Amino acid sequence: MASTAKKALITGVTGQDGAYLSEFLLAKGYEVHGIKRRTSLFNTARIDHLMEGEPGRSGQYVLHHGDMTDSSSLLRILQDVQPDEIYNLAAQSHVAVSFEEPEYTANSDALGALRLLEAIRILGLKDKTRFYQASTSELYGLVQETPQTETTPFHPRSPYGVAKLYAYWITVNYREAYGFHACNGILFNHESPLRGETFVTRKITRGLARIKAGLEDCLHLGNLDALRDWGHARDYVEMMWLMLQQDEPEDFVIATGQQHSVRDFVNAAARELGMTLTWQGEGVAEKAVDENGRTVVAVSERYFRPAEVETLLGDATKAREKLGWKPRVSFEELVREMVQADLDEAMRHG
Ligand code: NDP
Ligand code: GDR
Repeated sequence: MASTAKKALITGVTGQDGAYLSEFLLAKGYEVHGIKRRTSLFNTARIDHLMEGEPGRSGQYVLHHGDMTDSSSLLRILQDVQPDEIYNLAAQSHVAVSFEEPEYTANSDALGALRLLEAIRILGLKDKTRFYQASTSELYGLVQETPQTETTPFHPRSPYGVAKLYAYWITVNYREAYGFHACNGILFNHESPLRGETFVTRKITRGLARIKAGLEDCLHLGNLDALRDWGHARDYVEMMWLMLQQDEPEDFVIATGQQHSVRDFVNAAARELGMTLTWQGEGVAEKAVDENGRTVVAVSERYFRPAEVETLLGDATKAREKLGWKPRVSFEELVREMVQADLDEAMRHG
């Protein structure tokens, strides 16, 4: 019997948000399709628990090989799946790496979005398929006003931010030019135990947990003064879905409205681990010493970026009023969950 379940297609399904969104949509009864790229080692650790039985398939959860830089794969998958909703989460998502791989970042993050929109258009799916673009607070970059809203001007500060700016506008353009149901979620930083290990929050919780477990001596970080609006990824994927359920497609800022520095995050994680840190020195000479006089955090020039986004703080009033959305997890709860998961991991595999 043909399934009557709604079909969602997620690009970037193996990433942090892809995993939480898969879980969320499966729980809502969706038939969920994901695009994963070929890698030399398994890259499905975050979603393995969602797959049962036949490899890559559980009846309502299906993975397809494809790549954002390969139109042919995207066209083939869209033609096969005929999705009701597409969530474009795939990206080279690391800001610092984008300075080292600017062309690849533009290809996957900017042109990748265009390739999907064109595939929808060419296959005649525009009246069936709704499109969500993973836009970002990195668009604001050198901020023009605080807090940032849907109308704050953009000034990206990295090849990643510039590539995402193209993806933002091409999504708006296909909405205006062709009447697509396409929207941008301008999401501020969101984290979880599934966050990649090289993003600063996870680097901190994993690094301090390993120091606590005696596996490492010192954590090296870059700009401790950077200010971010950090939420929990599980809260944020719900909003992606809510945006696509609206009759009219619109863009929304998603943020907690609370701001903390990288140094605050380090202190909060250390507190969770029962460590007392004392900060000494300034600039690249700054370091944190624990209660036993050991240097456990040091600043390294290597982690500074050619251009920095110093401060981000979002105002999600529109999402609150129109989507009824608000974040559930506090900063302290987020830090606690991440620290606990990394401490468990360090103890298990230490
Ligand atoms: P991750 O880096 O955890 O995941 C990115 C996903 O994209 C992975 O599945 C990765 O595959 C996949 N991917 C990368 N390049 C390609 C490619 N060329 N073709 C196919 N797939 C590819 O990111 P997040 O889950 O944190 O973020 C999801 C999206 O939201 C991204 O677009 C990110 O830029 C954006 N965003 C994230 C925010 C955040 O704070 N997390 C905030 C605002 C926006 P693989 O597993 O093989 O590497
Ligand atoms: P960001 O996240 O650049 O905001 O992009 P990241 O966690 O990488 O950096 C946040 C801030 O911390 C500073 N920082 C360090 N960053 C990293 N990665 N490593 C360090 O050692 C370090 N020390 C200090 C950074 O300079 C920066 O100011 C994330 C990504 O998920 C994007 O894909 C997404 O679009 C934005 O969040 C919103």
